[in-house]
Amino acid sequence: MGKNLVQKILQAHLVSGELKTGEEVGISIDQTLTQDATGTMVYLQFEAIGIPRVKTKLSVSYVDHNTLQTSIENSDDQVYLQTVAAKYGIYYSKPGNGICHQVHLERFAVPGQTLLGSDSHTTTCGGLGMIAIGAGGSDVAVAMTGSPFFLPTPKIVLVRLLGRLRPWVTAKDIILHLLKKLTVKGGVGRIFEYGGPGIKCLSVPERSTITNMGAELGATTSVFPSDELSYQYLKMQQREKAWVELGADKDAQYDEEVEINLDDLEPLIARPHSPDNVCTVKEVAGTKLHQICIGSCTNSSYNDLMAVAKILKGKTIPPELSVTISPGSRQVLENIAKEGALEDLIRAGVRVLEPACGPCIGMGQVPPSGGISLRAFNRNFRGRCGSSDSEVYLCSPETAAASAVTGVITDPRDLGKPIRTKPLRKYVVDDKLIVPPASDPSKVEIVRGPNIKEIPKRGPIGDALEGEVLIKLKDGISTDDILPAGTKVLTYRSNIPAISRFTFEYVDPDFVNRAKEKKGGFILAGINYGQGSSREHAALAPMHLGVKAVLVKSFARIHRGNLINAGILPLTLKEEPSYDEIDQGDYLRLEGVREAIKEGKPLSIKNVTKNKEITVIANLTAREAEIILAGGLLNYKAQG
Ligand code: MIC
Ligand code: SF4
Repeated sequence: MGKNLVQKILQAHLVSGELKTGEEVGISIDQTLTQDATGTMVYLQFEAIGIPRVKTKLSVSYVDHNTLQTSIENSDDQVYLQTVAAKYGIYYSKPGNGICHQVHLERFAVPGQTLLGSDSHTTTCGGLGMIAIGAGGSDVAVAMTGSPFFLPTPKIVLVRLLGRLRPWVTAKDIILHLLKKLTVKGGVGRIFEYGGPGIKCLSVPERSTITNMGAELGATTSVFPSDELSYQYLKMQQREKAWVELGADKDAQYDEEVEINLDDLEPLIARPHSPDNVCTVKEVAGTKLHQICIGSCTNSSYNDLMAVAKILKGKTIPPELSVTISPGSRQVLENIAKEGALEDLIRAGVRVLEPACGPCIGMGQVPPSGGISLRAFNRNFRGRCGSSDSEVYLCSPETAAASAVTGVITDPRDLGKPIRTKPLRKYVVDDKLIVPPASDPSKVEIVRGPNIKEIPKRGPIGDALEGEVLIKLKDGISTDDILPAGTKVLTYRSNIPAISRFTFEYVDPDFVNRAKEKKGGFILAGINYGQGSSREHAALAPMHLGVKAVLVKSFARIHRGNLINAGILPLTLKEEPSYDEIDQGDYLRLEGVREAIKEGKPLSIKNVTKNKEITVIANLTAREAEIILAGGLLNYKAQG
């Protein structure tokens, strides 16, 4: 029987286990990437493991999130990241060089290899035929030591693309269509492999828009074959030697299939406050806007920004509207400058930001109170943009640019004749802001500013856990709800005691005081708890506040892994009514915890307040059980 592309790459990297849906496998990791907002934690953990040099083929540390230097914290983090990279054999992409996923795609992605990154959108490089997975920081630290990454074998879904996109319909609309169809939890436990004749009309950056937002489906990752278009992309990057042809066998089998006829699609938009709250642009056309932001790791390629510049050429942005662009990389910025497009954008009244995440994570460009922001980004969870009462819509760069002309949400088809960007004959490629590791690491001294604090560790789990339900939450709680983004909070990414003060800040401002007063306890939540980002801070901060276990209807993949790595027990409620039967403030007691974990048995929780018993399951693999018993990944690794 033939193999699909995912099976081929996973098989070639298989270290342990068998590729059978649901079974845990260990895969070797060729490359790792980190970004600064999660990176400091990764390298602190890597240092704690204590090996002299990374053992991957390539590891890169990017600075793209906390680029604003409003006080010493981010600047200090950057010095730490640069020195630690130099010492341990890691490439360092300086602030200003661009967003990790865009730069990695341009300069480092290799078809057929595996990439593990401490950022949920690491999946972007799947657009160039990699198995690229987002994970928590400690998993990435461990992968840098040459150890495999473990995951339950996902189901493999073929997304067959038929036909061709019509004018003004883009790759972004394909992934928004999938989000509408499958929702933000539709991809959990799955890898999406794209195929069918329709992929031939999608360039690598367009494919990468789709694989990037596969993260919003909750998918483990998404991948496109490596074909002639991948070769052309690598050639433009002067890296054609990295190309190999890769694809599924003709008789490949899949666990599931989805078919999309590209001719049927039209411009789409995600309404507040979830990327799957999708409708057609037409349905919300005319909505007045305060702000438009174009960029992010989803839509900041050369072609994206050229299209925006062409639409805005000769136009003037309405006075009451603020429009920003953040190029995905310094390379994109340089090339749009060379082509004159930057001038068109500046003339139209666009604010040109540096190549970084910027507004996507609330690093500036917070909408005004009650304001409406239209973004060619990937996430619109409440509060993520830095304000909790504003509304964020997500769309393609073309829809954003059409709306920048009018000041209201506008269907780009209203612009009439489609625009075309000619492929460039000569593309500027320049790696000046990528610093290679030191040739003599013994000469490098790692510099740690006062904001860089040790990572708190949890001790081995006790046999009895007890305490109050500190908070009862609904379905779809994102990591932006657990530990928000924004300049104020992001500054403390290297300082868990300081950042934990912001836990559930927008959801329940009293949570932190309550957790401290009750000396920890439990979190209760609904479906897809912890969706969104890979930030392990969303597990480390609750751990610091004494959270012992999290009880939910279901977890998002990366966050569940982060809880385990932090030594917090992830528990799934067995029957539906049990969620309704527990209230905030209820006192819970679990006994025989260690034995139940060792034997993989369900656990019984006594709700002391209600005098009821509830059954929960931890569903841990043998390795996860050992991590929890040891009190987290670092303690487990220290056992040898
Ligand atoms: C995000 O998009 O939410 C982030 C910021 O890039 C995160 C990582 C983080 O929280 O630092 C992600 O997607 O993993
Ligand atoms: Fe940066 Fe936004 Fe992409 Fe996260 S989603 S990596 S914050 S651009």
